[in-house]
Amino acid sequence: MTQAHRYITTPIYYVNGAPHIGHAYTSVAADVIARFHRLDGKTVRFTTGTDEHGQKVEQAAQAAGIATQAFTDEMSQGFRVMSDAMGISYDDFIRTTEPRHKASASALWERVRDNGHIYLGAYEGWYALRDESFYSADEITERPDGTKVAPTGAPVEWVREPSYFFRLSAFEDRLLKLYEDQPGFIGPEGRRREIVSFVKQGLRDLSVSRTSFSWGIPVPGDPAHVMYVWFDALANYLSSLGYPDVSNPLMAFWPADLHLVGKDIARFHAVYWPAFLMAAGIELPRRVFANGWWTIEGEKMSKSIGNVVDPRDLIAEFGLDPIRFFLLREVPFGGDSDLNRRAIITRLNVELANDLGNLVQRTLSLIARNCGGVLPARTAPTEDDAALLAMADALPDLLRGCVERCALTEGLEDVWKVIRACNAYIDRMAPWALRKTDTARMAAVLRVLADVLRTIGTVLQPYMPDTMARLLDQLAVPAEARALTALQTRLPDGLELPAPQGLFPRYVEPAA
Ligand code: ME8
Repeated sequence: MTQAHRYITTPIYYVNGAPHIGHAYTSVAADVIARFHRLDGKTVRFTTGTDEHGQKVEQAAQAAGIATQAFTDEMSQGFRVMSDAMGISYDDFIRTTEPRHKASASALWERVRDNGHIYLGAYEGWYALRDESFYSADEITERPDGTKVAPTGAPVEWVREPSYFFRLSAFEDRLLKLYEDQPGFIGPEGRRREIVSFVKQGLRDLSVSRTSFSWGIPVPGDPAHVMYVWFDALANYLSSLGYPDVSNPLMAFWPADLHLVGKDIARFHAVYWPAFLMAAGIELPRRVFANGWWTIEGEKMSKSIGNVVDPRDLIAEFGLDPIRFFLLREVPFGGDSDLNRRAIITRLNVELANDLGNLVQRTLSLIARNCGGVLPARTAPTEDDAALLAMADALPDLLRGCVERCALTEGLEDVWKVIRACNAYIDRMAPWALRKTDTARMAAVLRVLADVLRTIGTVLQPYMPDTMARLLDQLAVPAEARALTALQTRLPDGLELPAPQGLFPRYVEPAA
């Protein structure tokens, strides 16, 4: 793996329910990062997919009265449709029921077993089906109605069955050393502290097989057991690259640069996964970053409340790019946030329609009307011009830094500082007034704005690909000049610009 490669992953989603905005969120964030690296000339591998084994999925299929494989085929398709609707530019959509994945997960199991880290025992303890997770007795609390629940609120049941165990306890010190040596391994910082204290409390060996149901990958050499769904699922990050076939050129993408996950599954990715890999003698991913949780109009999203948001409804009402923008703009990436109509409409009208949309409209229509529709020539910049151009020229590096830190919201804030500076500049320069007094200066001002808008349109492509493609079309930026490095060369003078068109319509609440 070289610096020119990037491997970015989303979680693979359970197919026990339909995709919702929470799934779409992690995928959009990962997509922005993947697109940014491509724009920056990197060779990117970006994967997503579905997690189709385990008791939870088996029970959902039974409840639907459909054969389990047919059920997962249909549900998985729903996640593919969601990914496409959100503009997720994945290179591979991995399903854990595919033969390539089963072969890969089995190979990983054999390697961990052959290295002496898996042994047969019997499991007795608490299991939360909803989380597909084991809990220790001290993590369980009892509700007034007598239901026993995990810290996540998921009901637990007492499970007792023969089981293979993974020697997780043997990896405690090595994991703590990993977190210390590589402080960037887990982000954001709050999650890192949680994980470190979880591991410091002591790790017990992990049950990694089940015998009480059969919907899973058979344990190599002992098909009475199926693999624990998390052992199976985490292996997807390797199976997508063709593991264990080291001659597969995709293996050059390992180790992964970033596993983007929700905060609910940080523990699986930052504790179990590196331990499995250490046990197998495989290089560790570089970073696991956990995004926060969305509530809906102040409430937890849940089927029982009936407030589960289908991303397609939001796209139909507000458009894809405004929703992608909103999701990443509303809260510092990594934190929790609330999805509500008022917040969406405000962001859309203030930041997209006003700040950016009007700026583009004003600049391009002045050029269309007063400069013959061609890009005015560059002139020696005044102090004001130079200051604005310098702000824009700093954006590519600022955004590179933000993307490396997964500071996706900060990236947008940096761009909006420049957009607001453009608005202050256009108001101060008043090119509409210069039209009557100094047409040469008017043209020079409009040219500065066009150059800055081109930079803004370029760096925002990963966030809002379709709309920014339209902005760059309006600036006549050729397809081959839309990458970050192309910003080092300004557009040629006299370029003919197409007729301007609005980018972001103001959202008006439909009459009741
Ligand atoms: O956990 N807000 O799958 P899953 C923000 N199959 N993000 C949310 C969210 C919300 N309200 N709800 C879900 C699994 N997510 C496993 C993963 S990976 C090897 C296996 C996002 O279908 C968030 O990224 O329960 C979370 O981690 C993921 O969906 C969980 O999806």
